[in-house]
Amino acid sequence: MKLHGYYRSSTSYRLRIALELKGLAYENVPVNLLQSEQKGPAFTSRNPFGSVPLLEADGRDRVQSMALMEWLDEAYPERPLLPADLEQRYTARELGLAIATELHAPLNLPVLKYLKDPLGHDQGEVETWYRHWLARTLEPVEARLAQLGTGDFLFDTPGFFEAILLPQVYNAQRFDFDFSDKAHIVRIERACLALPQFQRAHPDAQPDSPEFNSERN
Ligand SMILES: N[C@@H](CCC(=O)N[C@@H](CS)C(=O)NCC(=O)O)C(=O)O
Repeated sequence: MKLHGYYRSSTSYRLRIALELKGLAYENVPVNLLQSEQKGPAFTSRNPFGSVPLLEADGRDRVQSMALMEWLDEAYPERPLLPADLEQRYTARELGLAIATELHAPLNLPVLKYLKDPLGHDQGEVETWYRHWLARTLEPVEARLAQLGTGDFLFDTPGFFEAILLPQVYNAQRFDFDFSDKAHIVRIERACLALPQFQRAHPDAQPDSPEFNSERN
């Protein structure tokens, strides 16, 4: 398998966590979003959405991270990302899809760029937008985790939900989001980052990351 992605892209990070948790070997193929490689014809001929990640597997190119996570679980049922129990599976999707659709979508790079040009908002206004949409979803996610009485993970082992949560927490930290009243999210993040699968998937551990290169200089 080849995963075409970008070290700091949250959807690429999401897929890396999913592949690591499932124990599937993959080769990392960097796509430089800052140089708009995802919009070039070599890439869009393979992915008309012009976004990462793209997973090359079993002779096909597949895109869209949420569909990919479900496909991985169906094509490779070993070490499932989604729980076996119907209600737990429902809850993992409820929280995971809330983050993917109501938090990630309005904060995606093309949306932030559009706010600046052509809409004319400055960096401060873009950051206000960013924190608004983060709070709007992370608050109910935190409240739901409290209702469920979660421990280190949503359920016994990390999977679908944690693969979606961790990249958004990483992004939020880059925007100095205040997590002081998000004890459940913080606990889950810490427990995940203690695991080698999450450490290998982390943006800083990717060959196209400046941190990866500076650590080796
Ligand atoms: N719905 C898509 C979103 C993918 C996406 O937005 N990827 C971002 C990086 S996180 C990207 O490629 N942005 C560059 C662009 O759209 O030009 C998915 O879940 O895979």
